[in-house]
Amino acid sequence: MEPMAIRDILIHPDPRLKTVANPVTDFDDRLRVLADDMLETMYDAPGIGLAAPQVGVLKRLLVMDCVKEEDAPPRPMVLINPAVTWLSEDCATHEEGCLSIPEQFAEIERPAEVEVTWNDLEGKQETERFEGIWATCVQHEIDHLNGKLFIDYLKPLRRQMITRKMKKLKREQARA
Ligand code: GNR
Ligand code: NI
Repeated sequence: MEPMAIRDILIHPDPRLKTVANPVTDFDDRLRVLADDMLETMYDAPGIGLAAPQVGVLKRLLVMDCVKEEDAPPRPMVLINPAVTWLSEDCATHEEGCLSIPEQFAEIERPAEVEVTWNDLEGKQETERFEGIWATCVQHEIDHLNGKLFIDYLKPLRRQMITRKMKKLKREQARA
């Protein structure tokens, strides 16, 4: 039994963050280890969601826990092969950030509610309707599985400025 491990989070720009991830076919112990590591990495960051491509694994798997009350019990969720089966017509705007784009934030408009179907770690199918920050987060994470980042919704100039900042950050990190 491996202890849980914090994995390195890829920083934009990275080709792996622009790649469409592959469906999960093997519901084995390796997948369990990956999910556990992703949860630990997410809580450590800290973040409310994390998609496998962000730790360099091009599989369709995400974790999230959007419980924000300090005293409420955590709700770690693992969604494998998630698919949006319904989107609300009404939209909501949330300030988004991304662990792969540190310290950059932008207001992004998305459907306010979504219904998502996925497999759990046993391969069993689950369905749930998400709203509020859960809806925003699950859409942000599913975008990662499709090689899409929140900055892709911004105007090109703003996106370029952020990408330049991230290239500089990565250069500085490489020298440290
Ligand atoms: O921690 C995160 N916070 C967040 C805030 C608003 C909308 C989406 C997110 S997800 C982000 C973690 C992350 O980068 N997941 O891919
Ligand atoms: Ni993200």
